[in-house]
Amino acid sequence: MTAAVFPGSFDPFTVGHRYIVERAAARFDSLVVTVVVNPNKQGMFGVDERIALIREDCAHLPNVRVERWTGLLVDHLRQEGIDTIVKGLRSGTDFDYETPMAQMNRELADVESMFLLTDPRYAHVSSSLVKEVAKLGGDVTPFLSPHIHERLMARLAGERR
Ligand code: COD
Repeated sequence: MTAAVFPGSFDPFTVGHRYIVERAAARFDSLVVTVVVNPNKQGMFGVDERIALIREDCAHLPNVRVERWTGLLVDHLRQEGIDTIVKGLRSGTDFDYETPMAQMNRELADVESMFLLTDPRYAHVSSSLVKEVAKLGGDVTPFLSPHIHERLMARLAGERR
């Protein structure tokens, strides 16, 4: 049985993230999408909310489950009994950012990282850019599932009140 973990902040989960989940779910028997909690960083969405939004977005994928983790990622993999991390790559910048983490994770726990290239349609999509564009009034409907877009709009409307 093959299994992998796709970790991230997912604040919020975008169509680029979902594309990687769908690709990985087609290649592994089971995929854990893990929302990694950074205790020093307050996200726009709470962790429970991010998990609920991802679960709804991935409901069509029966071999995908969504979890949370605080701490060293390889400890999560050990706990799950999984030795493979999946990451998405948009550009050489992503590759440069991911390379030392992949090497560190392999040295720490013999965990292998596998990289899936994004589709060119999603190469410019990031959670941070989507939030910035939305805050400034731009249309971000192409980058989020409708239920996530709705939640983002509601959050921004609440912030403006
Ligand atoms: N298309 C394809 N892939 C995408 C897209 C897109 N449009 N957008 C993002 N991705 C990929 C990213 O490249 C990444 O692989 C993944 O989706 C998640 O992206 P983000 O931005 O939500 O999450 P990150 O990159 O902030 O997450 C970083 C981690 C939390 C995974 C990392 O910091 C970590 O492992 N932390 C745990 C602590 C730890 O173990 N640290 C030591 C590491 S060696």
